[in-house]
Amino acid sequence: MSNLITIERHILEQQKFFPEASGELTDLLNDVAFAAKLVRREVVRAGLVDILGFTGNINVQGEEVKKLDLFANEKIISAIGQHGRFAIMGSEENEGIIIPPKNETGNYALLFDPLDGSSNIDVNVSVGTIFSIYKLKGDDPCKASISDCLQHGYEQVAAGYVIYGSSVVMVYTTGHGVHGFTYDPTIGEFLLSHENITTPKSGKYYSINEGSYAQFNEGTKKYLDYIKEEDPATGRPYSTRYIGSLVADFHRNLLTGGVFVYPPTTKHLNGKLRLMYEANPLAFICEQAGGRATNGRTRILDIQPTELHQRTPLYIGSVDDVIIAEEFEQGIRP
Ligand code: AHM
Ligand code: MG
Repeated sequence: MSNLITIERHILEQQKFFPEASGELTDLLNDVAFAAKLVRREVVRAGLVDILGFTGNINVQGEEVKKLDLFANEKIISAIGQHGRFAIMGSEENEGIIIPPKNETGNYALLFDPLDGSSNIDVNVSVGTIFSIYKLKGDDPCKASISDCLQHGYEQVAAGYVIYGSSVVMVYTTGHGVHGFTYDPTIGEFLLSHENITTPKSGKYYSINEGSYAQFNEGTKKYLDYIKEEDPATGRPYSTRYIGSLVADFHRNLLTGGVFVYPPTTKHLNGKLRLMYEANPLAFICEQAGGRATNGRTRILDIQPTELHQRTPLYIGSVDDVIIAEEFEQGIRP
């Protein structure tokens, strides 16, 4: 038992990379891990309690909200907000910023997608929580504003996700590698299971919702034709893997190699995924693991955010695979 490393201990040890740190970042990452345990408790009981089904409400993205999304959102806000470590928060389920109680003691901003892949909840397929942490730009937490949330992705101080799947896994980075932890329900702890994750330079999987083919531009269509051609020298054809939960599709490709693409479509001209809640945190993790993340032209982490719920096309995963997808998107490859 002595070599078991809990996420709390691991986060504490990461503090050595921040000599000036007061321990605050450690506390707030621990808060996120705690909130994840609360959400996990409900997700795994989802079939047992009367919690599934539509609420009938439409969220700010114009999508149907399920009860578990709301539950996860409320749990995270209350579990994390009550400690006063965050001065401001933004959630995919809330239209505007959230100012937690006692925010005058917090020096950080938290952005999160409480339950990503929510269309999969009813059918026992993996869903997840994604989060992103920024330091406030100013010194006064009482003056925290939306501009503290709209920082470039490269300014993130930490990011991570939790997958509620066949096992529950939490992955995080503070800019010093990517580390994964598997939840042991018998002791109620996340234990280090994937230290220093690095993603392969190229893979054999591609993940895209090909059902939207007719809505794709010519570059995306040509890319799909390319990826399906027979060419053993370049490992083609690739295999399709698409769960429809970004966090689960991303996690698989991170470990095995591959590329996830959510391109612009005629329905979603700017892609469907959200820069602040999905693309930025996963881009930070992906780059830390040696991968690449762009909107087809620009590095995700360099995009200047202009609004909380901004969407972006997303090309993310193994470096070589992402570059090829971008070249088709940009028309560099015929
Ligand atoms: P959500 O945050 O409302 O669950 O939506 C995001 C999800 C991603 O997890 C997934 O990659 C994508 O939507 C799937 O969209 P589509 O059904 O268009 O393929
Ligand atoms: Mg989402």
